Amino acid sequence: MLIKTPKNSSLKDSAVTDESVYHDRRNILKQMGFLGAGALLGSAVTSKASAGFFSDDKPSFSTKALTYSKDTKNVGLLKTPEQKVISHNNFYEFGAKKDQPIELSQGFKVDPWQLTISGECDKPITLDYDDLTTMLPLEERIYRMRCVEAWSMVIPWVGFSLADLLKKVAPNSRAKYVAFETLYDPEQMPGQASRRLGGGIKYPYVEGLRIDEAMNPLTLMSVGLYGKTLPPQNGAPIRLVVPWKYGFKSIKSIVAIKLLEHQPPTTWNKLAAREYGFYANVNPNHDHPRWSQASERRITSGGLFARNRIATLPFNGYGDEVADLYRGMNLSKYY
Ligand SMILES: Nc1nc2c(c(=O)[nH]1)N[C@H]1C(S)=C(S)[C@@H](COP(=O)(O)O)O[C@H]1N2
Ligand SMILES: [Mo]
Repeated sequence: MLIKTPKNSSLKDSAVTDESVYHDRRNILKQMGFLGAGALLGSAVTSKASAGFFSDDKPSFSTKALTYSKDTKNVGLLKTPEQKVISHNNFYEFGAKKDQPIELSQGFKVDPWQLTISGECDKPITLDYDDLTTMLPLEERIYRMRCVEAWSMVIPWVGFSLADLLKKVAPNSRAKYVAFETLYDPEQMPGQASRRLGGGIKYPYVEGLRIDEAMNPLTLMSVGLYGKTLPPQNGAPIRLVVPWKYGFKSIKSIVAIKLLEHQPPTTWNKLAAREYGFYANVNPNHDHPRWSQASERRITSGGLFARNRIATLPFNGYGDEVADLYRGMNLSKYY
């Protein structure tokens, strides 16, 4: 059998992200004792775990073509190349380094899958794998994605509005918040089995939105990107995308959605509340305690032009659609 490990060329995260920036975020984990020095320098997990998953640099997961209506509004945005979208990831369940998820997630089983939607609603449901791509019409949405670490991409997602999904379960008047939960399966997710690999996060990864944020038409449940089903490292088979918030709100590989009366706990807020709030709206005027949020590195094509520093926009450029949700709120207090 021919076994290859990925070549450095297209996968190396240092080519697309300023190392001082993303190492900074993980520095707090190191201070808290979750990451050893080895983890920061590049760790040992790789060659064995990736054996068999790569041939000719191509990951071996299979994706299926989706049928969807094309985005006609955002075609002017310069998209991040697919190869970068699927190889530079934050998915701590598969390792806290950018290049680990693509290596460590390729055996991830997404079919069968169950997504349960319950809580404060009249018609709770459980969806299986096929329901995710067939129960609602799929559309493409080309969105900017801004990570709290000050890098960003433009990604053509395929999915449906969370609002359309929630309408199916008929939320009741006590439904003020929506909580989301990622699969917990340490046998498949090595970061859940190893505190060091998983960055010290207490799993399962959880997220939440206010009900009006969840019902905003921009809020997307994504089942694909670049016209195909999601690769595991991007959150297969279904993940949230909230384009006006920092990337960590866009929780991956979701198994549970609950309508709640009270604000739910969220993973990064539990880990470092001073650094990561519940709202996490992209805000160039509210710096992270350890770095500026005024600008970002847009990941575009490789080579010379990969390092594109651009100004960060309030609400990531979606203010016209969402600023009203926060009228009268002090966004420095509710960061
Ligand atoms: N379950 C889970 N969801 C997650 C994360 C994670 O570690 N675990 N990382 C978040 C962060 S920090 C970002 S920036 C985005 C990255 O999405 P992408 O890899 O598809 O670009 O996923 C978010 N969703
Ligand atoms: Mo992120």
